[in-house]
Amino acid sequence: MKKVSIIIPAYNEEEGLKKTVKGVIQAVPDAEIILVDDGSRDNTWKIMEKLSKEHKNIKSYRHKKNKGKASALKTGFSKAKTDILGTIDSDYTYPPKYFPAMIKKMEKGYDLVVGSRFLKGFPKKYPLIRALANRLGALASSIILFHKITDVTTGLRIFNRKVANLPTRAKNLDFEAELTARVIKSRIKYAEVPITMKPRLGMSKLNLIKHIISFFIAVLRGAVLKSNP
Ligand SMILES: Nc1nc2c(ncn2[C@@H]2O[C@H](COP(=O)(O)OP(=O)(O)O)[C@@H](O)[C@H]2O)c(=O)[nH]1
Ligand SMILES: [Mg+2]
Repeated sequence: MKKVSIIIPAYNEEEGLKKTVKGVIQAVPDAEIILVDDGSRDNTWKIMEKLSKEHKNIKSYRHKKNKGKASALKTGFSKAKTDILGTIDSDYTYPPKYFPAMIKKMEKGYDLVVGSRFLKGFPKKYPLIRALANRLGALASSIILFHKITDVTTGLRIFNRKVANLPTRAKNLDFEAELTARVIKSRIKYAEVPITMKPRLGMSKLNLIKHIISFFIAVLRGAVLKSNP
């Protein structure tokens, strides 16, 4: 398996961060792990510092102010040393155990492989309203982009530099949707693998109504704006 860098952005995630990182180490022991604290006000940074002292493969970076998830991910992309990148949220919802299968799938010639929570039905441990919003968002995106997509917002992803370098304007949680839309529009090779999920540790940062609006703007922007990969 090729060497990968897993980027873990976090904003006030003291409850789920350590468990997430331990899971990543277990799943992909020789991965470079890049932690990015996005101006948290809880103990997130302290936990990151400790983790990077304890493990030679873990590096921690910090934004002094909160700049949004997209910016934290981009900081991670710029620090990563390998050409295969992975992302996972730090709230413990996405099981890192799927990374090896996703990396294997990439090696079959894909550029972006996402872990889809909806490829095999509805996840049991996910609030129904969120699940419905996600299903509708995926359906609308599939129509807009003319390509079957079952999970546009998933945080569990493996991709190469071609994808990481695509121009995006999203600032926060709309980043994933814009990236997927751009990948499809740029005819870059996209694949999904089914994943399960766990209940979130700590408080959600998501404002559903605000997110739905920025989500649609992001998909449309990804679908309409030209990019030259
Ligand atoms: N870096 C960064 N990450 C954020 C920010 N807001 C949310 N996140 C992260 O994005 C992920 C998804 O947010 P979350 O609150 O879990 O939304 P939900 O999964 O839809 O409930 C989590 O890992 C959050 O820590 C932010 O402002 N900056
Ligand atoms: Mg979450």
